[in-house]
Amino acid sequence: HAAEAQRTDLMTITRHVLNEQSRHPESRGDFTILLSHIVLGCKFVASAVNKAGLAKLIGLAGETNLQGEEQKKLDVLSNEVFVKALVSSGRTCVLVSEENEEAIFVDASLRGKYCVCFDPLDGSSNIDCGVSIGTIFGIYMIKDKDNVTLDDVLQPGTNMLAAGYCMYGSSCTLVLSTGNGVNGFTLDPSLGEFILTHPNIKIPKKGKIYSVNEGNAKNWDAPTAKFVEKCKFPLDGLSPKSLRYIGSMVADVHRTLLYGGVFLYPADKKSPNGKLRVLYEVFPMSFLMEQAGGQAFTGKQRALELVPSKIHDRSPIFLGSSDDVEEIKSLYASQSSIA
Ligand code: P6P
Repeated sequence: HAAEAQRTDLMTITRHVLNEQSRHPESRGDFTILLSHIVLGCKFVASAVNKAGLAKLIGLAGETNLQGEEQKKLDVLSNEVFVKALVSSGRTCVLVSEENEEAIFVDASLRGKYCVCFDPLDGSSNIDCGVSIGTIFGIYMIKDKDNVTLDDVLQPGTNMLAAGYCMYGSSCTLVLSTGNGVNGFTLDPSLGEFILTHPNIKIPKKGKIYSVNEGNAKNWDAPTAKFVEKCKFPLDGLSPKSLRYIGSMVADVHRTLLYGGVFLYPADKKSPNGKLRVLYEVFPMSFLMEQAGGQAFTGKQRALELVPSKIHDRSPIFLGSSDDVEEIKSLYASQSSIA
């Protein structure tokens, strides 16, 4: 009966967030409404991504369709859907999107108290070969509703209230934290609902996998090079770590979260701040890692303590199992003590 009860007691993401909301009696459900609009965006993208392969066959998604119209690229389409969903929620006031050069200030008539930083379709270059891609988002509370400025989104990651990603792969999985642990939900397409499938995710304290683009090895600094060397040729007689690199951040981070290990996108001589963006890649993934018992480090400091100066700032990032990141931190510490 327990299994039967479990199967019929559907813990949807909306019900889960309402439960969380009850921990904040003062809240008026604004966050729940905001989240339901983010979830709507994810459902739209999931459906569009699943058709992308087919769409290419019948000339949609970035090709000219049968009417000879230039179809929008999937990342542009996804961005438009998320922007419209977030603005129409009436709960946002500043939006930062990977796809928009400037921040979006919501009209006063629709203004709410949250700022959302997001990458609507991260890793979209992988669509055509069917590799998993994803949406990444982080949520701040504005500082002063009557004086909304860019500073409302140039806050340290430690001020983020919530963060998550939705991975569009063999299944559609939404991983979310509102500051009280990490939970994973899987889209049941027959219901159109995200159902709780991964309650209270905790990342293993140490992992057997490292995830980095080895093609950049020529440009790495000494601590990164030394760490990767130790993964391949461990000094303590332990077996080497396995290398797993998909090249799509959401997929690499999701595997790291569930299996353990460490994901790195270090600085290198070509890009001294690395490649990944602070507000909608580094902060949300660092938030999730810490909530799951892991760590996130920039090579200089705890990633969430960064204060971005521009909305598309980049930062190097080392995130994952606590013991593995601790090893990287000590390599950087010994470098700076020598320097
Ligand atoms: P590289 C995808 O383009 C992306 O922004 C992330 O999703 C991914 O982790 C990274 O870039 C991959 O970069 O230089 O290894 O191809």
